[in-house]
Amino acid sequence: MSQTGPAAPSVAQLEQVKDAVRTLLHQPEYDDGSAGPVLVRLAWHSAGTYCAETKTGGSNGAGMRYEKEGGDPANAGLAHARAFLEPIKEKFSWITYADLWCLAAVVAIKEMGGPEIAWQGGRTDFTDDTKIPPRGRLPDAAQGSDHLRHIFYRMGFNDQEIVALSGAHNLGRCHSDRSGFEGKWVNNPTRFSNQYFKLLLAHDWKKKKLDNGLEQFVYVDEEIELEEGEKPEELMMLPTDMSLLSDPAFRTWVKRYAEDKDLFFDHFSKVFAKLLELGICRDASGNVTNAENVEDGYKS
Ligand code: CCH
Repeated sequence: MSQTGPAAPSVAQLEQVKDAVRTLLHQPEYDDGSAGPVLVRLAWHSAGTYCAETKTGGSNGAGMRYEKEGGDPANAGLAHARAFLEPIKEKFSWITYADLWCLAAVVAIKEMGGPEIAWQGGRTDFTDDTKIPPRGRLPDAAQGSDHLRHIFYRMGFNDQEIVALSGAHNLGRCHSDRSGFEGKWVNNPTRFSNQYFKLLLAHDWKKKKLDNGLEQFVYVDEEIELEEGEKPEELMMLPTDMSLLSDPAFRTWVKRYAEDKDLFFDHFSKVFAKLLELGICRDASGNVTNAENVEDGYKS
């Protein structure tokens, strides 16, 4: 097959981009001091539109640059992540947005103490919004385990993979002006760990109705000693997070990951790599061969 795209970047070129991502992670004025969590969410939402049956959606295209996908309420707040990466794209214009978004998440997870994740480049950027799939393919946090299966089976994931992927909620927080939910899942939301699974099992999570009508689950550590004027820290879980506890098949994996951090890291690494490849077809040498995009792809 003839390939007319630019040559694949060298290892040194990729290292430069990774270094630039590492440097930008430190954002003292933003959230909990790191751009990492929102970058992970950007990569996940860029890929999580995939439908295995119709072979549409997925991490190719960087469709969120267009209103049709970027303006989806499910993607609220991800403009911050895209803005963080913009100077890197300007400096290293050879990398596509679609590749940069995925690579940034891989770098961020590693930098936050998480596992090494296999990553391959070659994604292309759409030049218009015609291949962007319809809205409504990303999960709705107000729902339960049937919904999670519906969404993630569509992408080709199984129960174990759903739970492993959910472990990304070790990172970051919910924002009332983005999803409407509020708070963080773990005490240190910029450190990748299996704490999320431990906390799910350890506490008696209580339903709390927010002023906007949404319901989430919270736990307040009453035992903790506070300084005068200090408020006890409240941790949260989404209804979908809680469904990992109530569904027996999911719960088995929650327990295993809570007990065995290495197992979680190993499974997370594999499933996140799989997520980033959704919608990407490669030949035996790793070149992207998605028919409609091949002329724009890298050749090796
Ligand atoms: Fe998530 N996630 N996520 N999530 N998510 C939110 C934030 C993050 C759901 C809902 C929400 C995954 C799966 C699910 C991250 C990674 C992943 C928020 C708050 C909601 C709501 C958004 C806000 O207000 O800013 C639901 C439902 C599911 C169903 O499974 C998966 C899979 C991943 C990655 C592998 C990360 C990271 C965040 C934190 C973002 C931030 O800005 O701090």
